[in-house]
Amino acid sequence: MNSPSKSAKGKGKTMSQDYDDLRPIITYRHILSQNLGVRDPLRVIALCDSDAFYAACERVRLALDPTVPIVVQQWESLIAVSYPARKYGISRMDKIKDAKKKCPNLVAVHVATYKEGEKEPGYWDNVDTRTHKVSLDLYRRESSKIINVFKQTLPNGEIEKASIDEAFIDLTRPVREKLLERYPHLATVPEDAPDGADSPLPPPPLINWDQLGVLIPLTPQDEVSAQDELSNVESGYSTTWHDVALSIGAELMAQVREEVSKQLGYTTSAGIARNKFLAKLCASYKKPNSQVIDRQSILRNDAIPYYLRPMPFQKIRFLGGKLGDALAKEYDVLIVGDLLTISLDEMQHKFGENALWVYELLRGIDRNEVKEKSTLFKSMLASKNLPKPITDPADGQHWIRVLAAELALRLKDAREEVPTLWPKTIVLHARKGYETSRSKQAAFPFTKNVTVDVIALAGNKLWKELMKDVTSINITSVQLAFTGIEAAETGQQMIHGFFKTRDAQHPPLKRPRSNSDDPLDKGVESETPNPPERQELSLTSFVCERCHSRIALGDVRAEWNEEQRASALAMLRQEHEDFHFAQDLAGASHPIKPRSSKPVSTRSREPEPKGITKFFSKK
Ligand code: TTP
Ligand code: CA
Ligand code: CA
Repeated sequence: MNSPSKSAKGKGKTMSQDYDDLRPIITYRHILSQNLGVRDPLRVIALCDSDAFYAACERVRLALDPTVPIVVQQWESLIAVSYPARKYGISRMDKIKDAKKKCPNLVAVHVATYKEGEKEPGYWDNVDTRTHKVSLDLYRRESSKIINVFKQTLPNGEIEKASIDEAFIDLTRPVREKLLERYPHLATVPEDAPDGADSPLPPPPLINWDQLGVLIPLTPQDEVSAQDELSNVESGYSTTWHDVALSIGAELMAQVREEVSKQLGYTTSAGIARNKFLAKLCASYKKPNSQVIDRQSILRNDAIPYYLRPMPFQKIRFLGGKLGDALAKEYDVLIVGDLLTISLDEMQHKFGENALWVYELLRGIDRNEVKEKSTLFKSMLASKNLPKPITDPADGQHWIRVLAAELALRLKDAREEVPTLWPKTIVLHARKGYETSRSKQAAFPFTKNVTVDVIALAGNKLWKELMKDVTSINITSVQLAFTGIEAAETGQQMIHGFFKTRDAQHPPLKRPRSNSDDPLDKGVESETPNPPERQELSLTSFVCERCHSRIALGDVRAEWNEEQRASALAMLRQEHEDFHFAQDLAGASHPIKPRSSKPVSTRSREPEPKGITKFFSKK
């Protein structure tokens, strides 16, 4: 299979065959349809990424001038470097000491931290990883604000948050509206159209790309000749209606980005193309090492081949890692163009059926939808790696309080968007080195006011249970998490309504006592809210309703009692659900291998992944 003759087989193919969908015929039916989804030939997707994000958040918080060189440090390392600071040759690789040498006027902000006794994270003197814990809350909050500006400015664009400083925006709908508004003759099929609604649209107008962004060149020659990148009308190039759609998308994105900058003070970089993969790729066109920020790049379909072919494919997000290594090794190649010579059959033979997805990606095809993630708050985890291990159980309380403060704040923030969010379960993990961790969980009490005290109390209870019968400890990492976070119904009846639904669904569940003073009495482990866990007291595996696989505990320790085994199984179930959740987020066509090797007290024994899946052991 590895023979060069086989790999070279496709070499006779012309480029137009490799990229044969760049100029689809667009008909009246296309432009008049509302729901073509990913098959829409006028699809326009943008990816918007904030420039030097954490550094920008701190600059805005401190009301500093955008020209001030500023970095954000975490302990001695840099995690974000503003563009003015990059001018001094400072990069994320530098230690703070060296950065200051390179730029004596550097403003260095240590990321906010939680410390015991403080309900809110703050900017303290003498932060120390032995006593403090990093807080990213400011950045999460600013991130939500940016997303909200997107939503306000583009009420009918679909928005999917992709990371703390990135979002995909599906501009197809707003673009279509503008297109029909601007070219009303497209809205009616002419009487003499030969094929009725299936007739092609009339020729598109010429586009003036000035002010719309950086046009990614169609050919390497253009790149050389168009030094200022904005040559509008290339000789011999005929505009398509998709180009017109992209140009309208670019207008909309320019407005959105201007709003973000005006309202919040952040500059962003965006990519605009026909799908998510290409939008993300071209958002960083010429970015990392240059000073080009606050701009958007536009990738026309006709520019796709020249853009993708010379690209080292391992730089592409999904093709880095093990899969990229395997491809490089298998075919002894470096760039996308080299891989185009490999037939689909050959790839599927080597990497399984799913290789279709890679095959298409190399050809600039990506069928993933832009989808708002409504389940964003499904779980929340606060964790701390301890530079100084806990050796005395009594010392755990300090960290539990710190972690509780973070969870309290994050839940409070989340409730600003969805006021009725309630975590059903609280989980505590403690890990020793890279060994398996121990964990305990309990139903979380229903309290409207989830304060640090309430969480710390619940956490401490779990800690005590975890430390029961333990003679010597050496904990190097603690994590406190809320899982099963759900929104209850709004309004006054919410509490009753919520419990009623649960009772109806799960008759054996005991209703939490509502007259107790101690909120924690309402939900200790004996009232685990998930009936299957209770039935599984003596089990060591379960069958997932979604993928129908049997998932088993990897190591069942002899010293575990029934309850511990049930708790381990519940964790495993949660982990497996999280895996499905992550997979849903990544889109069905990018399989992620279940996170089986995460160091929790259990190891899932997943069915051996097949084909391409095995190259995704890490996200
Ligand atoms: P990035 O978008 O990768 O980088 P950036 O926004 O700082 O710079 P650029 O203008 O090149 O996009 O990451 C967003 C934030 O995520 C970044 O400001 C800090 C944080 N981050 C880390 O904490 N560690 C990391 O290794 C990376 C890559 C990012
Ligand atoms: Ca960024
Ligand atoms: Ca980013």
